[in-house]
Amino acid sequence: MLQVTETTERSTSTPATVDSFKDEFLRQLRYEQGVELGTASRDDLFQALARTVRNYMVDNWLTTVETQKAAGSKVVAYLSAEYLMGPQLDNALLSTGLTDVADTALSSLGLSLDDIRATEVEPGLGNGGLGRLAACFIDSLATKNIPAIGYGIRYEYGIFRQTFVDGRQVEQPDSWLSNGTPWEIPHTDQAVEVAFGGHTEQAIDQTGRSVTRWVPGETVLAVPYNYMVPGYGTANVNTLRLWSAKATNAFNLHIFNSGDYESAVRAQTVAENISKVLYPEDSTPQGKELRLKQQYFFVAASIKDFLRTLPEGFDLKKLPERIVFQLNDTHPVIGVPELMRILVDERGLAWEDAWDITRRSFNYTCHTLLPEALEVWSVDLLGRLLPRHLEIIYRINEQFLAGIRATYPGDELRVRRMSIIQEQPERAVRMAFLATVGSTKVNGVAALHSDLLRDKVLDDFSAYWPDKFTNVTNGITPRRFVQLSNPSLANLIDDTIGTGWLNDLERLKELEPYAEDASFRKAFREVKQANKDRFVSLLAQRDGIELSSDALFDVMVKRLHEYKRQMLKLLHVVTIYDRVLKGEIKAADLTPRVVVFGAKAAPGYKMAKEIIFLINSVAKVVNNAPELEGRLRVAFPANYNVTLAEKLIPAADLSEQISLAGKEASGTGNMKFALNGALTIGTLDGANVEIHELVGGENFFLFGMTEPEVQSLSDAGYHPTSFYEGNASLRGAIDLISSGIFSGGDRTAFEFVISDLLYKDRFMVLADYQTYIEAQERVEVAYADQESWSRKAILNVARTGFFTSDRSIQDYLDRIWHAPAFPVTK
Ligand code: T68
Repeated sequence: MLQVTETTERSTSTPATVDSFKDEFLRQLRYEQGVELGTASRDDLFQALARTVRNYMVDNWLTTVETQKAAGSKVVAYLSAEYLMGPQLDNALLSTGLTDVADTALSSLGLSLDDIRATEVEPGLGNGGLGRLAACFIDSLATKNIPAIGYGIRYEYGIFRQTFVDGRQVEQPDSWLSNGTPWEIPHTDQAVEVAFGGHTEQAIDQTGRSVTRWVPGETVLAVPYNYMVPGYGTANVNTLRLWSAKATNAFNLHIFNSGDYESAVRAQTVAENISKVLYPEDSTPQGKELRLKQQYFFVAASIKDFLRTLPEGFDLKKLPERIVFQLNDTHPVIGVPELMRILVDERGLAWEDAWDITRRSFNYTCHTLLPEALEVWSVDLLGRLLPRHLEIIYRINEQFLAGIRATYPGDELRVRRMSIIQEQPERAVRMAFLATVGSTKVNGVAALHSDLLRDKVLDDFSAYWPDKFTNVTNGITPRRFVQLSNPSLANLIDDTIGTGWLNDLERLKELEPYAEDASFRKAFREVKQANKDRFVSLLAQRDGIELSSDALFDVMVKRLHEYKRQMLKLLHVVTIYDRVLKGEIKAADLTPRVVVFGAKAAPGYKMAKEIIFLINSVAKVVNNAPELEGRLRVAFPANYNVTLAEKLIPAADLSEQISLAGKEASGTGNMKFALNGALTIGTLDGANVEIHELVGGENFFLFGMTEPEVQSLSDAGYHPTSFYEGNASLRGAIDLISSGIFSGGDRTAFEFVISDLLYKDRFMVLADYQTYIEAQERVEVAYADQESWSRKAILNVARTGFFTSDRSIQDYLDRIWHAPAFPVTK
């Protein structure tokens, strides 16, 4: 029986009772949705419920905004082109403490909270790790009472919806706003203008000084949409402000005055296209004009938005004491020349003063090591779209390179290497260099990544500015990824160590002794089993995929990318099948295993799409192979997203984190799995290094080359064919794929993938194959001893409290932001 408290678990400004909640819900249904309870659709019910819960957050939110403004304390402005928020209802219920109240109120009306929550469409305003990190960070900022605002773009279409047609990925638009979203509050009255194009000219200002003026060619309106970001266990509610593009009034006037109505209206659409769609490339920026427009659009609007909150006569030299802009990758780095433009051209500051203010206001987080993921914008395009910014970038570069020349006289090679402007293959601005030069601190997202950033990718810069470089290891919010996604585990933890760990996650350490307690291990296994059952029924209903929950759940979910090496996982699957077919192993001896893949490929990334097709093709055959006697199943549910992750991660036994060492900046899925009691099979890459260190080698299946080993193999000349020729098991798997068995006899179907593996294999899948297979054999042995496996799984949970995003935020505060907490008291 559900225990219902009449008031909420913690103070909200309007104490909610079951009756008042019910009244508000019914009022929403009738007066906002305009329907009777009896005729309400599921969406009506969801909208009414969401707005009911939202309204319980508003008072705290307004108080937060007002008190922070009055205090004038330092604000963290997180600038991110992506926020992969996931569904909002449960998080809002958790932070308001209204879950039980809502449940009871709805039940009394004959409704089910579970049914209603299942209708929520998640805002997929991000590609993957980077966008999800931003969402976790704003959650932790609010929880830690830091005055903070998230700035981004309100894409009308988020990350595409993935479907499979004959095993191939087909993208559908994600029209997440088609029913509207109850979580946003638009403020058309607070719109700001953002300009593009035109030219620059010299002018004389009132004081007789020569100044440069930007005369833009066009302007668009940026309309803010506010989202509440409630903290957990606090009255603090921060703001996420996403900008939507609208044609300006001047523009509309122009339409009415122009004879050519039709093309004028078309031009209006062009303006509004800016916030239309999220670019689905997560690692290969295409240099598209609209993408640069998006970047400038949201950054210019955000900076303007913040500056207008400053009191009249504010001394801009004090700006770094009032705000810190965190650049989530290079996407917002155009903010550096934008702030310079405002300070110098509009506010009349001297260049040197403006530069000092700007550099002290920005910090930059890098999320990659892949050279192709580093953004560059052609000078042509930048000059056309933002002529004044290009001039400013040139001047920043000139002054920067003068410093380099002074420190390293005669070293012109170094100057060319470090220049913000690259000359080849085309003249272009290297945005990571601009970000580094324009920031106080540059951080990587895991210890290894930060080291490689400092010693390899940006080595010249760290030699010049050793103190600029630091590390902040990523984290994830335990509110969403433990409490909400795995309530049974959360309850077990509550019952064992008491409450309070959700915003003090290192307390999970108190679970360690219970790894030795047989009854705790049993309870822990029951939680895992229940989560598997839950996932199995979800998948049957969502995708029509039938699975047995009585198996080892082996899960690899992340964007499809060659460096992440989904191919290595697939080769393991094919190897098992090949060995069974050849009679080398008996299916009956295998631990029943369900391999789950989830991955979207960038629509223009051919190799990634071919790999998806191959996985689906292998799955089809393996799942129907009588030889395997139900010992091996491969499930690839389409459209992996946050909603699915929340159900899948708690069900996993084995977490696949198998990127080539030195390529995955951090990973955050790896943290979510460990905290939910999955064991990792992984390389020493990204944050795996720290997970391995924390949980201990005996509780982690480590394999593969280290980063220095990868480097030496590469230096010595890597020849994948020799691995193929020298390894019978690998040859067997690859030959089986080439045999046509997975393609109805067509031996050429997977040539694109296989010939790349054999002759290029940039990410050294073949080189790590053998140790991976051996590690998987260790998994089999370990899983056979369920008591010992449970012990390891419990220790994974107990020892990974470090990966809470609350700790990441504390590291940002200590090492970079230096912004004090400002608890809002009611
Ligand atoms: C990821 N990056 C890293 N990029 O790959 C991952 N890129 O290791 C890390 O854990 C995570 O960031 C958080 O730090 C991305 O997710 C993108 O999504 C992206 C999007 C647009 C352009 C470039």
